[in-house]
Amino acid sequence: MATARACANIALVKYWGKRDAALNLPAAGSLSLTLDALTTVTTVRFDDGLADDQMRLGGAPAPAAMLGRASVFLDRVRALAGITSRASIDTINHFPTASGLASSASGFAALAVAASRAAGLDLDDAALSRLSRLGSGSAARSIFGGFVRMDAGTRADGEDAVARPIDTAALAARVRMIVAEVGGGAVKSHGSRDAMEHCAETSPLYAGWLAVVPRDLVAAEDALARDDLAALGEIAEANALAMHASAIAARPAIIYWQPATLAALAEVRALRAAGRAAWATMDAGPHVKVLTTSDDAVAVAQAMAAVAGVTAVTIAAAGGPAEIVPAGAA
Ligand code: 2P0
Repeated sequence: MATARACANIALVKYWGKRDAALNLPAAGSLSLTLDALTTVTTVRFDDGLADDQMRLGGAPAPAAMLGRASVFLDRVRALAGITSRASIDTINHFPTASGLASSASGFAALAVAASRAAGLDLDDAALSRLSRLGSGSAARSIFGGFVRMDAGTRADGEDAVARPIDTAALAARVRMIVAEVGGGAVKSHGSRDAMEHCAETSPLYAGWLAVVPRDLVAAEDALARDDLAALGEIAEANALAMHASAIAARPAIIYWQPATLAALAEVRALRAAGRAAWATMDAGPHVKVLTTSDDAVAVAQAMAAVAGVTAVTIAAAGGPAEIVPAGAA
């Protein structure tokens, strides 16, 4: 048995499309910030007395689809460890699940760390990142803290599709992300896995999206190397809008935004015009996350909370890596 905690991450250069669905290999790289305020804690216990895998989410039986995906993931861990025991999984998300707040990222990172340890494996961070990726592409990044770069890789076996931390100690200490929830944390309208495939197949803007990602990755890493949050923020906002443009242009359209999403986006632009550090990013849901600094975090959070339709606001700092924690840890 083992318990692990992982933080969710929000991409500043997004992952949206795959080069291989079976191995869950991304079509392009991505770059993210791991957030301390969005955590998942997961306990895995392999038990020869169990006939099937079991899963509880927040103390209640997990939905069948979630258990199924976790069980397929555990099959990979069992194969690596050479065991056949079924397992019980107990997982808690300290934020809304499946609403575009990256619960699959923290969820599969925590599951990878807990399950591999419980199965007796001793995997290094790169191996944990590869394993997490098989559960969910964004989870590969949640193995690491702070700013993280995910590589698409070129190998057919996916061994080089792995994340690594970017050394930016000064910027990681002063960056903040304001998570402005829209719609009260309702489950999102389109799961990102199906939505990105639908975009790749039908959106006339998908090719343009894929062309922009490598350029944004180079520019974002360059901004991080210069400690230039403004440059990073401009790239992040433009990159998120490009991802959503490709989704909106899919046929039929995938529109994650609600009216309050656009109102929040307008508020971010107004804050910036007024001299605040504030750049928006949005994922596969209606919420708006705002990149800012420790100096401006409270003012930005208050402004976001005042937007009609924003139902909750959280201030997050850079989070640490996924790790084993004592049983019973929150
Ligand atoms: C990201 N998203 O980079 C992007 C931006 C959502 C929008 O990674 O199919 O749940 O499990 O690999 O990781 C969400 O996609 O997809 C995601 P799968 P995942 O954070």
